[in-house]
Amino acid sequence: MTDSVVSYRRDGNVGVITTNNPPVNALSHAVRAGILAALDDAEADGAAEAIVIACERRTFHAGADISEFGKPPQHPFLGEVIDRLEKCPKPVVAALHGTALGGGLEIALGCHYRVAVPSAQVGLPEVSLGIIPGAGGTQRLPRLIGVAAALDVIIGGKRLTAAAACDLGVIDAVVDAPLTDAAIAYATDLVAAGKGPRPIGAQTVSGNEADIEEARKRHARRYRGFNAPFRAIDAVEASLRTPLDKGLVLERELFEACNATVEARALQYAFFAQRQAAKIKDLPKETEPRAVDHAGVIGGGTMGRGIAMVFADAGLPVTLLEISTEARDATLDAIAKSYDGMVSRGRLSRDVADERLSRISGATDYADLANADLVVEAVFEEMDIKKDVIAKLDATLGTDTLIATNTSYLDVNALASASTHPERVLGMHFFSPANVMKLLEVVRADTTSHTALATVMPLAKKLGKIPVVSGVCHGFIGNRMLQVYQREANRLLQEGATITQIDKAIYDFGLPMGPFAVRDLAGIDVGWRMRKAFGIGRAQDARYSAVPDLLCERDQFGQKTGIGFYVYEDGRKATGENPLVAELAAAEAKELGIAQRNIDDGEVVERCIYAMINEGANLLDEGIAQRPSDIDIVWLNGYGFPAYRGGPMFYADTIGLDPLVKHLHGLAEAHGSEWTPAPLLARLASDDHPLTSLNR
Ligand code: T1G
Repeated sequence: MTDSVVSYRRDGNVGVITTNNPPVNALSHAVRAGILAALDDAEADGAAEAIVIACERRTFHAGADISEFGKPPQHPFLGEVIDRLEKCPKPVVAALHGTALGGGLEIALGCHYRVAVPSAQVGLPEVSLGIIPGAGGTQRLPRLIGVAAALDVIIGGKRLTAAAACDLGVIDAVVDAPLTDAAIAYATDLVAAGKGPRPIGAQTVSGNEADIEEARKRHARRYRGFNAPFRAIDAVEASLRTPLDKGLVLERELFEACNATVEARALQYAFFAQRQAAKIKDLPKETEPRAVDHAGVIGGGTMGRGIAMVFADAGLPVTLLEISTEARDATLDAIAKSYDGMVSRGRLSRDVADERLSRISGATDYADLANADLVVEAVFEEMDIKKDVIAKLDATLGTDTLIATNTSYLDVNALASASTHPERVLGMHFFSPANVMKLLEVVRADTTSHTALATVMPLAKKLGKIPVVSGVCHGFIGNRMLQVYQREANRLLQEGATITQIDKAIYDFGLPMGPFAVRDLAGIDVGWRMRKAFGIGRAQDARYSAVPDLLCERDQFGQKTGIGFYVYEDGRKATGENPLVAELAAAEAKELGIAQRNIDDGEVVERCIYAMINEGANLLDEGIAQRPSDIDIVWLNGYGFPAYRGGPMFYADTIGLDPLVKHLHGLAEAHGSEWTPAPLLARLASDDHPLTSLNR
């Protein structure tokens, strides 16, 4: 076979089937057909007494080809290929490297033996795509490692290292590179030992219904609103009581039902959207990134510490600058305590924690940042203070060193102007806690160079972050939309809804917390101080609600003061609403001439979510966000928007832009011109094009 992505050769008495389908050897139609053809050759080759299945390049099959999902399935289905492997009369050995995920692991489970290099990982992440393993994973894995362990792999979507997979029995041996040679040697030894095919399908399942019920209970809260994880449990349950062939039929039925859901479309959309967000439309492909081997952070507050840990966790040495030795030492102590906490919670080994801590050095002199390739300032959110820091950096650093500001709201164009080399200044807006939250808004000033962008985007991925480029506006993408979302929550409170009702309606829609609970958690004073700094209030908003400000004037900041919108007994558990909130809201309603009324939960969700969608469309029209899917990636990864809904802009398409725009006109009549449909939404609706049509 010359033009196939799959080739066959023999090495000694072992037939070797090799796939070469960049970038990740996804199991496309060509690969599936190619494996079958190669299997025919291997079975017909009398000198081949055993067979090895392997892949070129960076990974064994990383799963089905997700880009084929929306298209009519083509024979041979993956299940047919795996069935042929399992029924092969010669022993078949899978040679695993890279990430054998989803259909890739299912191919390996169809083989009779599995070997892997130490760096290999295996997993069944299908539920993260709104589907279930659809080519035998829910039927064969329980037969190999038992129901309980199989459910952990399938529902958690977690990847197993080669060593862990070997301990569990998913693979038979961890071998040294070169992998294909080791797999051939393993196959040769099988033949010499007279070992033949060992089909998993012939094995019985260990486990019982109690394992199934335990999994259902354990995942109920975490996967609230999701469909696929619970269908996967149904499929594994079937493995307990049905023979393989019937179990495979049921699994396929459940897979197809899942794949037809909006949840699956949303999650598969988000998979590609996340990767597309890293691509900047007008960045010339040949732009060379700069090496970042040493980072600097200025400011040892909560954000500065978290950001320093982000670099250290990614293996980069980082120098953290504070204004005094006392502040420097206090910061380093706090970071050490953070790592100690992770060790005591079993999240990190002591060695790893010590290794990461060793990468963080403290400083008090700007000269100590001289060898940094990138410095992130995370000082107090005040324009003049930040400009002074940037000017000092300018005087210290080489002209190539990038300067990033972690500001949440301030004008990055103005901050860049504080540098004599504004081309090297951009925003890196981390979300708190910086060493946990995945989202990173990369804020592009008018003067930010292509090199700066080409450097920070791959760096973000190396830091384990999901970068999304934003233009300069108040609040960038996420917080600008958050403001209108909170505006509507405040207005609904004025109009007679309660904070408990509003928070529960939003929680039931799928966000992890409602708008009032979130502000109590983060601190109501954060927004209060920002609004005071920017002079934001009734002058800009006739329906402005001063309730949050009035609470702050009474030092009622939320969880950290034991009272905010809610009252807290131990600083965390809310025991009820702060009665002052409803009083203040009623007084405002009276002052504004608003007759309070009963409001249904549907209106709560529409007002809060549609406001975000409309503002997101304005961000697109203004060129702040590159594409609608970027906005969705911001909200999925920075604010906990329910992944099974795809993000606010994907959700808008599921409503339909025509009915949505009509609804916005209705809201504008009832609540004022702020609800006027964004021009982009109106245009798309009249052209009958969805927002996803802009995702290029
Ligand atoms: N199908 C198609 N394209 C894929 C792909 C896939 N499965 N996985 C990755 N790509 C593309 C990706 O879009 C990007 O393209 C490039 O490869 C590099 O990816 C039957 C039905 C493998 C760990 O869920 O987790 O099997 O942007 O940037 O960070 O039961 O990709 O370069 O044009 O992510 O090194 C199950 C999904 C499918 C694995 C590599 N498999 N992929 O990460 O590179 S469902 C998965 C990943 C299934 C069966 C069911 C990661 C990776 P471009 P990348 P990376």
